[in-house]
Amino acid sequence: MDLYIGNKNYSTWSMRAWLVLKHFQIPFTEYLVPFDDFSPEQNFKQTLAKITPVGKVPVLKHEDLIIWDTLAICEYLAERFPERHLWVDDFKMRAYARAICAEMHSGFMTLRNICPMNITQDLRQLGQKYFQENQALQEEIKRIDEIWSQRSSEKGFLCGKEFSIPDAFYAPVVMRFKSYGLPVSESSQHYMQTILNVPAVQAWMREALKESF
Ligand SMILES: N[C@@H](CCC(=O)N[C@@H](CS)C(=O)NCC(=O)O)C(=O)O
Repeated sequence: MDLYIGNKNYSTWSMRAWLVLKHFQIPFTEYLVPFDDFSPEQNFKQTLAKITPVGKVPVLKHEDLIIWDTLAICEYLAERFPERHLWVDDFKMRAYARAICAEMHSGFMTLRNICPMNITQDLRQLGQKYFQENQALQEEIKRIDEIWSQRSSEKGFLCGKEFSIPDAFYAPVVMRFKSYGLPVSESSQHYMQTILNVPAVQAWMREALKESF
């Protein structure tokens, strides 16, 4: 399998697909296409135009199949490797898992617009300012805090004892909350630490720190 991604420091959607492949030990080759200004004549769009109709990362290429959306990539991997339990086994919990992934996929626009992921920077002053000034941001943070603190066990992941697809979906949000120092409950702080301890997350962060582009 080939996975096309953007900069590890900035690309949240790339991080999600990459974490799923890495955590579940699915062999893949990574192709990093560095971000530029995304204009059609620049390298990013030119490179992706050869692979995907949409021109965004991540893109998974497997044999003759091209998948250009993170949720679709995760669903494909879950179906292709059922023995690895990418989704939680319990069907009710799995429905909840899909709902929180979809909520992330289509929502939290204020957070996504004003607090872009930047793993290498300490942006706590900026985060404090944004939080004080922006009510929509406060409401999104409250909702994320609710999702994170609804875990069945304090030491656990979003849908049980093991890391699964929803944790990959919220891992870039953990990166944002860390960089911008956004306020969350104690339970959510435990969740953030749980994510920061996941070896695949640590590997992504290490590589983000090495990026100079
Ligand atoms: N719905 C897509 C979103 C992908 C996306 O927005 N990727 C960003 C990088 S994180 C991108 O490639 N942006 C380039 C652009 O907007 O032109 C997914 O879930 O994979």
